[in-house]
Amino acid sequence: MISPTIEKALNEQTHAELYSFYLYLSVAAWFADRHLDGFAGWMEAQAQEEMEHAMKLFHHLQDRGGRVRLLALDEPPAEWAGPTEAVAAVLEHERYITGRINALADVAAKENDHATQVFLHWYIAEQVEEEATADRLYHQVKALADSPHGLLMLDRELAGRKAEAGTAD
Ligand code: OFO
Repeated sequence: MISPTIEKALNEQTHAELYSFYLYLSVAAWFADRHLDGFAGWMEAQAQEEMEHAMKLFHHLQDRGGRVRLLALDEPPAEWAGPTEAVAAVLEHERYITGRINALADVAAKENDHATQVFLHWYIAEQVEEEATADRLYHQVKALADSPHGLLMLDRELAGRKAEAGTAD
């Protein structure tokens, strides 16, 4: 059985992951509006991953006999000054999510919830990757801030990565 404290914390993290889905989707739409389809597809693929993160939490809560509460989602931002700022928004958000996951792991330890502690190991490792991926893209985009041609090349490269991921499924 799950404690009320862990139940609440897991519901809040599900909400945070669903907001991540919303944010990536909003950034994807922003890039699509500018016909940077490689970036848009990359952000959309990330959004799908966020939905998977939320669903893992949803199922963990249910498997432990907890009650799922779907909290209201805020509208994410929809405008950015440029590609660098749009990618910076997701990088900043990933850092925030890492902080949340670490705090959640602390709560699970304090509550002696061993099952949730083990469950969260996956998220702790995943956040290393999420931050590194967003950080890499941020630095690439920033370096191309004054090069429309370079940005188009990167867009094409991102489209290729998405296609590779698609064929691997
Ligand atoms: Fe769910 O990892 Fe990104 O936010």
